[in-house]
Amino acid sequence: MNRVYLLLGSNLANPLRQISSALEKVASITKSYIVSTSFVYETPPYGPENQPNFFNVAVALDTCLDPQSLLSSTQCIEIEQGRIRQEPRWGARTLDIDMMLFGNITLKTPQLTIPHYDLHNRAFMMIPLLEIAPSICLPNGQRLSVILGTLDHEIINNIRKSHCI
Ligand code: A4P
Ligand code: MG
Repeated sequence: MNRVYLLLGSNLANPLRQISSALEKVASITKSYIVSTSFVYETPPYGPENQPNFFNVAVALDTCLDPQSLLSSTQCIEIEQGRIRQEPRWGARTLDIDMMLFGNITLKTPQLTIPHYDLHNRAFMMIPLLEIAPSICLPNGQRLSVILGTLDHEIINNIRKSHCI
């Protein structure tokens, strides 16, 4: 059994409804159960700015699945919710499910990089994650709260708790 931290994100087609429907589907992933979920945070787009704000939520999931099987399950949920993969990179989407951390595993395959390759630069990932796991560390032992503290204060202040789900 491993504890995985997912980040759900949406900025299209009623994002709050997308998030709550995705949470129901995540809760029914085989051999897995949700331990906790963060508030929903409204976050300015990272990457291209000409798109709506995102809504992001972190989920702690205990799972007996291996990383690749869990990725298949989360990608099915993205597709069920109308996700179309298109250019530009980092563009608007109905639903994105990223694996931020998977237990203490470090992995780099063509399909999966764990920890998420850009977690340490993304306040919209770290803030919801730290809400549900305040003392979480990367597999290399670095505390995420320390890494977050190195980011620009303005970026951090722009991440707002918006809804309880
Ligand atoms: N993949 C590799 N590692 C992982 C992982 N740890 N978790 C592969 C999930 N997937 C992983 O992802 C492309 C491929 O990455 C997958 O097929 C999987 O095999 P994708 O979801 O198809 O494409 P993408 O999401 O458009 O690309 P990318 O570069 O992964 O984007 P990100 O990093 O997901 O960023 N701004 C705010 N405020 N909030 C957001 O949630 N999200 C993005 C997307 C951009 N800006 C944002 C947000
Ligand atoms: Mg993604």
